[in-house]
Amino acid sequence: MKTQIAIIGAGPAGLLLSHLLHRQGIHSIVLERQTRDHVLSRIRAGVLESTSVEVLRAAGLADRMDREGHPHDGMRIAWAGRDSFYVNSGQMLGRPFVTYGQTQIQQDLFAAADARGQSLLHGVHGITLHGIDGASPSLAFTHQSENRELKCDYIVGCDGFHGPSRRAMPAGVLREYEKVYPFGWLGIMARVKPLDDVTYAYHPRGFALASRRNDKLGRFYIQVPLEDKIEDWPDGRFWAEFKARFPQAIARQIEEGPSIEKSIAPLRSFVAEPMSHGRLFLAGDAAHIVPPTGAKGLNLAISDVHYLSRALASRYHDASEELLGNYSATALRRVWSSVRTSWHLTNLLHSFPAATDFERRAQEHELAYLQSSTRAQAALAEQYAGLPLEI
Ligand code: FAS
Ligand code: PHB
Repeated sequence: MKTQIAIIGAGPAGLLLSHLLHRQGIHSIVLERQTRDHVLSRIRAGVLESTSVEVLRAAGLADRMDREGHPHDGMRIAWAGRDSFYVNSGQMLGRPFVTYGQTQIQQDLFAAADARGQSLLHGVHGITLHGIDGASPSLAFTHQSENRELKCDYIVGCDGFHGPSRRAMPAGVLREYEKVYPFGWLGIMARVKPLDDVTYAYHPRGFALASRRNDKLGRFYIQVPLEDKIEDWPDGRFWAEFKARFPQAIARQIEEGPSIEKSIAPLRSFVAEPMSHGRLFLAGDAAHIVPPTGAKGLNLAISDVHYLSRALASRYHDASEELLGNYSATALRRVWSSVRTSWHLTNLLHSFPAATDFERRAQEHELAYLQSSTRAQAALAEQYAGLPLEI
């Protein structure tokens, strides 16, 4: 097998990259370990920055998002029984964000891949990377019980945090930065009327978040101890705890219902630098992980492949390797901006078990400052709604 770009992973990063490359006349083959149904069964992100919306629209992938997505002028922050406040990024920056589930995006990306006849193999196992320091890299793997080899010009690791591509970087090349948080998020999906706003809550009992997928499907999260299991949280207990973390005025609006999906995810901040070495490039969760507090993970996957597809197009159409050489530095500027924002919002809105009284008081006063200062809200809004992509 031979292609120009070998892509590992058919998540948002891998499928969007193959779509953007196709529009540039660049051939790629996507290798995915899981079945399509398994990939589509994963419930994950829900907020698209305005910049991500622009990338998807420019790529001809926004028709269903425009029909079913829900634009928001901002998000609401509630805390400890006080009045909530609305951070109006639309009014301050003129850039709304959109709630549209990653599952829907994945469906749209698979449909686009089918429409263009994308070479996409599912059930690929044992991928190993070869020759990334030379001019003829390749992937070895098994597929349908056969040992296969894929020769290519470049390999792009879109294989998420646990994939093989980051680990294929030569020893001594990679620098990793990590912070693991002392709690996780328990998330449920329920066929209930969601709140109008994406609403974050800080409470001494813990963080909570109310989001949506459509007018009849809500997505809800609470901070839980790392040792908690899904079976510790029957629906009744979840809803009681969820509502206890919001002010009464908001709790009264929350409609309860049976969960149709329930999962617990640990929280970490992680960045691997550089995001490229030789003929290997990393994009999305393969290179970085953020706590979902800032709704950045999916958006960073989109910005990474926007930059990388542009650099590969320049390499093939203009015989220039300048953008490819700058890809890691360009992508990392946005990655670290989002990593810092997600870390800051996680510290601001969660109850840390080992926090001292001083730290809790300082946290509450930072929330009070954010509530009282439109300048502080503007700084948060521009990060949350998405900084402009670098030209
Ligand atoms: P992905 O992990 O989505 O995709 C990687 C793909 O590579 C997968 O399909 C995997 O099967 C495949 N793969 C892995 N190893 C392979 C191998 N050896 N061979 C072949 N294929 C291989 N982000 C938000 O913005 N908001 C959220 O609320 C949110 N919630 C999340 C909840 C969970 C449980 C998780 C894990 C992530 C969440 N995220 C959230 C982040 C998430 O949306 C990611 O940022 C996004 O999926 C990144 O996309 P990819 O980089 O494509 O990685
Ligand atoms: C979601 O809708 O799943 C969502 C929204 C905001 C976040 C994280 C997840 O910060």
